[in-house]
Amino acid sequence: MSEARPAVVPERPAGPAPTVGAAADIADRAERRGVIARYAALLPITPATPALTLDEGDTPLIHAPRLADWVGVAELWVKFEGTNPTGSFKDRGMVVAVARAVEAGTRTLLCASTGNTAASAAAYAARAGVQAVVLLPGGRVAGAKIAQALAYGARAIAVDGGFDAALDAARALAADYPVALVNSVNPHRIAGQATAAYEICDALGGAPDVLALPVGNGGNITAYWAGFRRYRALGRTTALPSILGGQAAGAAPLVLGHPVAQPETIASAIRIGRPASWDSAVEAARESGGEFRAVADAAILDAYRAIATREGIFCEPSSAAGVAALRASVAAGRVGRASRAVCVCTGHGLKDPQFAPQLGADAPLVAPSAQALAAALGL
Ligand code: AN7
Repeated sequence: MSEARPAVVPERPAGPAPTVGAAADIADRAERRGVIARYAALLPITPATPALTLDEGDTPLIHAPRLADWVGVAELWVKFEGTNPTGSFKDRGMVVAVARAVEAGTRTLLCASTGNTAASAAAYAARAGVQAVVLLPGGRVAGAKIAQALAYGARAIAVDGGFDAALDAARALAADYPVALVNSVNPHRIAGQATAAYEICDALGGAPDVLALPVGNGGNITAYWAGFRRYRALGRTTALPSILGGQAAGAAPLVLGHPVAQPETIASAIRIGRPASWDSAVEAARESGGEFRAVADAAILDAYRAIATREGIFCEPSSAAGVAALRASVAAGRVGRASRAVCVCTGHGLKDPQFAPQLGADAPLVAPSAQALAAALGL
């Protein structure tokens, strides 16, 4: 192609890079947009890294007292990652991985994905003017996530197998061909995702007692633990949280202690049997004094309903696995009722609405008259 290389990314914002430890750096961060600009000093970037951003990160930490009652803890906050540009936490790390890949001259990005990584890779590839190729477990990915990847212009390939097989194939392809793998085995992804831990500490004035999150491939739990430890080393938090990883009962290799050949759960984002970040995920749970807990699909759907109806936060079913696990760990006496907890809701509910109609709500068809409405409402 003789086409000129497309303009890669917007200009870096004016002014010096933020310095952690400098007096006004928190205020300074608030004025900067996106993970790279806000956390430059804590990320593996160079002066040549493009200032890629879709204004990811800086997501709400929502006080959730009614959900706290349901879960059984004194204080609960929801870190709602569904407000990221593509609707999941993946954007925090993807922006860093794509910026570094573009800096290195890569023209094609590759990932295997249960859906959210694909949507995020596709968006940041479009933003950066490069191609994304996404490998999806055939017939097993939520339709809205495929729609996102295609809308952003990715090449999507359905692989005849589950996520674990797709990731093996992606790794093998990236070893032999000029494509950059942007799965969470890419350390730039982990470094970017650690920024969520920084935001939680900044918002609460330190780490919570417990952090609960869903675990699939093990990247995010690795990132949070790295982030909290880094923040403690910088003197930004004195405490560290116990980290509680929720896994769907039919896809719970980290609870069982061995891979699961045919993972099964309604929580399609975390239908993963052989987590790539196995060792670092185990380390995060063990070193932090936390644990992994398996939750049945029915418990995941209960939590999904409670988060939405008690707090007005609509996350995808997979995202509810952390809340379900926290509730089960409280009931089992493993997490104290006096705890201050943060649950990470990793993806937006509109990405995977297939199970929403099963939550007990219904919309009957009624004639458009006051009389018929009153009768239907029992008024
Ligand atoms: C909503 O997109 O693995 O333990 O390919 O989409 O870091 O894998 C998604 C994972 C939790 C688990 N919540 O995080 C993918 C993919 C949601 C997710 C997880 C995923 P990791």
